[in-house]
Amino acid sequence: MTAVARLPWDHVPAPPAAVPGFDVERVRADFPILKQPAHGHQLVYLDNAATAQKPKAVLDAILRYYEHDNANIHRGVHYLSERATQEYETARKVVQGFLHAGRASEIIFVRSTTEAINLVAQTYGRVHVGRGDEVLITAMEHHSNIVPWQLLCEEKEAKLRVAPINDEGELILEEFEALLGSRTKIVAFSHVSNALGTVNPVAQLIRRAHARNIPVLVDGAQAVPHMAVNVEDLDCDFYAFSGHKMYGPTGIGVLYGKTALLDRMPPYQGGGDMISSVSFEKTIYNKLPHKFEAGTPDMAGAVGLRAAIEYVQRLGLDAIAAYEHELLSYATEKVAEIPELRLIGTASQKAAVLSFVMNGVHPHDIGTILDQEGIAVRTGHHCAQPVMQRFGVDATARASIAFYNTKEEIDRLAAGIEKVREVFG
Ligand code: C6P
Repeated sequence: MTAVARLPWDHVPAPPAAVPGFDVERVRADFPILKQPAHGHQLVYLDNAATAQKPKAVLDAILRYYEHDNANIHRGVHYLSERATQEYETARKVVQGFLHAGRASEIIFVRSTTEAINLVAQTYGRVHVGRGDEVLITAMEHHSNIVPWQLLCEEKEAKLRVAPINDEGELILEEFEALLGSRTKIVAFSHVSNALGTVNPVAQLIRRAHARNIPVLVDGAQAVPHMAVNVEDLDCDFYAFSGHKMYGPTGIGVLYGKTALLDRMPPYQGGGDMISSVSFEKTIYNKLPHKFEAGTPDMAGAVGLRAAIEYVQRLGLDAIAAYEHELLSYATEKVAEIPELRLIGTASQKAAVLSFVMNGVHPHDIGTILDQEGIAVRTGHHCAQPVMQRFGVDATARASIAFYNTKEEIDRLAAGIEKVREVFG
């Protein structure tokens, strides 16, 4: 085994230089899981919005962590504990660089987007939202950006307001603006919708909320795998994402928060590491970010997430966005040729997602027939039931694209959909 290069504590690692050009076959070689048959066909994985596959660099980093560095962090003075701590804190700095956050202490490691949003609702929300106040979300949210706010509103006797979307699946900006009022205490919306693929004009939405001094949480779960995100330029107050959708491991996610807000928020959970001193009379909480990271965190997850970020940085997020855009346009044209197919989500700004229904065919049947052809798509409500209600359907079939997908795979999808037509024709 070769020695692992170590980085000093206080150094934000420079992102790896992007490799020019985009060679999808070379990229695919980095994903061992893609090289397998499914039901006698070469697997076509188009369920990336649910969870993305992991490049070998991520798998190797996790294995290397457990083989070389594993110990509990922030607790030991011994060699391995210091090294594990260094790995974990370096991962935090890599996330800081990835999101362009001002400080590493503004990066809180959590389990997932879901946990990040619950953290904000239960800490910031509980302090700032009171009886008769309002929380504003949009009609395209994932359940994890609805239910935490509902729980808060129920507890506080506050009101959940919902900004509507149009028939294309785009937020109606005037209606969003009209719902921002003196009782609105926080606004939360997705950067990219998982059910529709709509890319929201987040900078504009944030400016409108800030004009009324209302803080904004952005659910970035479906954005960070597909585009460069700069939280300082966006000026969002909170930004949440999950590692597993962005080629990293499950069990690790990120909440970015502005220091001024995080500092004034109470802790989310109590336990080890989130304190600076404990007595039965009084506990003094630790400083940021540790105040929000109670208990032993997912160290290997953070290491894997770092490897995933460095991997996409090597590919280049702009190159990824351009390639995926080409693939999505190709796929959209292909399915538009199929009679009886209706696309759900036709926003002018879209990323990675192709949700559709077919006359007289239940989406689960579409998914089952495609599966028999070796093609993995997701069917159901995609944890966005209000979106389904808005479009008058119970469910959709959803193909979601990653940078390792190819035009040939899109052709396979189109042929699979033809097969569905034949079966139900
Ligand atoms: N969407 C999908 O198939 P977690 O489960 O915490 O990692 O992510 C939750 C989440 C939050 N916001 C958005 C926009 C999401 O898309 C998701 C997860 C998956 O669409 C699983 S339901």
